[in-house]
Amino acid sequence: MQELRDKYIQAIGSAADEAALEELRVQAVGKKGEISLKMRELGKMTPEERQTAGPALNALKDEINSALAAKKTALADAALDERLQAEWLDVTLPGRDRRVGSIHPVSQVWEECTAIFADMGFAVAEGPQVEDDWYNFDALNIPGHHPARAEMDTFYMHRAAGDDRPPHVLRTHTSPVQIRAMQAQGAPIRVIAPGRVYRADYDQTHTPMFHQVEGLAIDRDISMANLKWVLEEFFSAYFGTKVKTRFRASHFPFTEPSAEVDIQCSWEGGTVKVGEGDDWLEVLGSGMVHPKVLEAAGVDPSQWQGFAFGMGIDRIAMLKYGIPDLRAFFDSDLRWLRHYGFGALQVPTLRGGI
Ligand code: 2U9
Repeated sequence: MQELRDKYIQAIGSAADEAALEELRVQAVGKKGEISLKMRELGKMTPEERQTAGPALNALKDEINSALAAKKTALADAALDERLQAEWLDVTLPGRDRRVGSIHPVSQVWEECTAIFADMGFAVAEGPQVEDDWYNFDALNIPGHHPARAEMDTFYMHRAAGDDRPPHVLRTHTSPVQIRAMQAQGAPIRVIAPGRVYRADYDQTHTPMFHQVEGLAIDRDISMANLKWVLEEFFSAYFGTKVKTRFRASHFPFTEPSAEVDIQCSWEGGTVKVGEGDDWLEVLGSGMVHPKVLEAAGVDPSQWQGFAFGMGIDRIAMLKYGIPDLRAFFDSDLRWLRHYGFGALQVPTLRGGI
């Protein structure tokens, strides 16, 4: 009996896990376990023998059961300790630094323009960046021989060998978008076309990809006076102060008459301030849409007329935020963005001001 006890108590003490423990339980006190079998033998004993063997077996059974229970608890505690050790976390450590992104100035100005023109009833039109040369040039009264085609530093998309069709181009302006909008919608129409455009040019004020917002308003009796009002409203909302404009006669193939538009500014201490002073700064081109352009877009020029304008989004972003080099917009090092305070600037609208 003592031997039996020692065997099991020792085995239970060194059981490695719950499965081993269960095996020992079955072996010792299970239905066919060693101790249960011994208990069954009690019936064959003399009453005297049974009187000592009975209580001794019961005591042994109890002792083994308690040893099993104690070991089970010890194994569970050890497993929990091990898990706690593995999953230990110092909640007093400082948090990880999160990099905060901000909207790009060009995107922000793009949205500001959209909001301001939306307040004046202009919808946004979009179109492909890889254009048919008809949409980019011919429809805009820039025929094949026109010097403007050569001047525009166009990126041509080459055709496969043997394909003689004219090559596609990366659009050099967003004007094709308005041609497509007129074809789709007809007149009257009031849209702006913000988007990326491409010209093979690179210096402090030119990048091969830049952004334009163009506008178009066609109706029965739209005039240059409406154009001047729309532009002054736009610049005043955009710069957050009353801005005067000056029109100078110019020439574009797609407008007649045409005007370059300057905004009022001052040049004090080497920085430009818009909306004050006696100087002028050229910011956009405009005019009355050429009848040939209306015709190309399927709008009858004897019934409809209107204005169009175009300006560089990057350029007016630089002006508003005092950014001197256009190339900064597309630089991979964006620390300058923080320098110019980009982040939580509000989007101005005509009604809200800034
Ligand atoms: C249609 C008809 C006419 C849009 C116009 C300009 C003049 C112009 C430049 C400003 C700075 C391009 O980004 S820039 O280099 N744009 O001078 N754009 S009139 O005329 C249109 C457009 C669409 C159907």
